[in-house]
Amino acid sequence: MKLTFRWYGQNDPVTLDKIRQIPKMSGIVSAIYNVAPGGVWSNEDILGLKEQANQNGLEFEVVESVPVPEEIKYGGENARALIENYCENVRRLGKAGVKCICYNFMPVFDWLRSELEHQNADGSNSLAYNEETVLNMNPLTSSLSLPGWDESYTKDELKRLIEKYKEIGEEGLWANLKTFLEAVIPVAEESGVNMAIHPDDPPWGIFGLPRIITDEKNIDRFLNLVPSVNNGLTFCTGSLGASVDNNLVEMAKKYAPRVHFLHLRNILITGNREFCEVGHPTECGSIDMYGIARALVENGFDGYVRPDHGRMIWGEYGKYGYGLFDRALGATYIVGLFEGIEKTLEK
Ligand code: CS2
Ligand code: MN
Repeated sequence: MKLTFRWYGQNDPVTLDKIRQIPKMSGIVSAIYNVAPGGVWSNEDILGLKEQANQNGLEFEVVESVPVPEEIKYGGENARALIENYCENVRRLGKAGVKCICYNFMPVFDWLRSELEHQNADGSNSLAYNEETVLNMNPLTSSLSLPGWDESYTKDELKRLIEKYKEIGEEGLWANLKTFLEAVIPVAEESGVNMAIHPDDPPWGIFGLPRIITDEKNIDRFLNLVPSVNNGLTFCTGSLGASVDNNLVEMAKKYAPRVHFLHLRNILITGNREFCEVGHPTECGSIDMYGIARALVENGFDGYVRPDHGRMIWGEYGKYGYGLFDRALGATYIVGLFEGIEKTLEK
C-alpha cells in the first residue's frame, strides 16, 4: 500500500513540510480548488501542484475530488458538455502522472453531520451524526443551518435542485451515472487513471434526495454498469460502516480487486442512525479496521490508503475532520496495521 494524506492546497493550515515528516508518507491527495465544479483545470495549475508536492519529497498521484457538477447528476441540458470537460480533466491529470481520481455522485450534499465539535470524554472533539437532529435542520423548512453545509445556494435554488432530484428519483440517478461512466471510463483507461467512486456518507437518502452508493447490492450494480478495472471504488470505512447492515469485511474481500483507494476512518455507533467519529484503531469504535485491511490485502489490494477524518486533539483548531495531529496518529496506526498484516501473510 501507498500511504497518502489529504492536503487542501495553499490555504491549508497543515503544510507540506509537516506532512512529509509523517513516517512512510508517500504523497498527497489534493485537487485544484480555484475552478468551480464542471470547469477544466489548467495544465499549469495541475503541474504547479505536482511540483509543490515533489519539492517536499511527496508524490501527487491521487486526486480527491474532481467534483461532478449537479447538472451531470440530475441530467440537465449541459450534461454532455460538462461530461466532456470532466474527460478533459481526466486526460490532463493522467498526463501529469495522476493514477487515481476519487469522486462522488451524491446529490446536493457531500457528507452530512449534525455536529462538528462533538465533545468526547477525553477532551477531544469530533464530527457526529444524529438523524433526528439532521432532519430538524432540513434546509428547506427550517432556518437552522446544517453544520459544514455549503451556504452558497439560496433557498429557491436549493428548492429547485431538490425538486429535480425528486423528479428523476433513484432510477434517474442510476441512468445519469451510467451515462457519465460510459463516457469517462474509456478515457480513464487510455489515460492510465483509476476512477474511484466514494460511497455516500451517510449511506442512505436524506431530505427525499436519492443516494445510491450505499450497500453491497448497489455497489454490485455500480461495478457492473461499466465492468472495467478502471471503474472502481474508494472504500471509505466510516461512510459504509455507518450502516449496521453493511458487512465491511465481506465487502472488502469481494471488492478488493476494484478498490483503488482506501479511506480508513473509525466511527462509534451510538444508536439507530447515530454515530460519532473516533480515533482510528479498531478498539476505539465499531469498525473492524484490522479485519477490513486484512481482507483487502489477502485479496490483492495494493492501492493508495489515507487516514480519513481525524478528531481535534491537543488543542488544535482547523478544518473539521482534517487537522494534522489525529490524522498523523491515524497514519502511523495504518503503517503498523499493514506491516503486521503483510508480514503475517508472507510467512
Ligand atoms: C469526505 C468527503 O469521507 C471523506 O473522505 O471528507 O468529503 C470526500 O472527500 C468526498 O465525498 C469524495 O468525493
Ligand atoms: Mn472518505
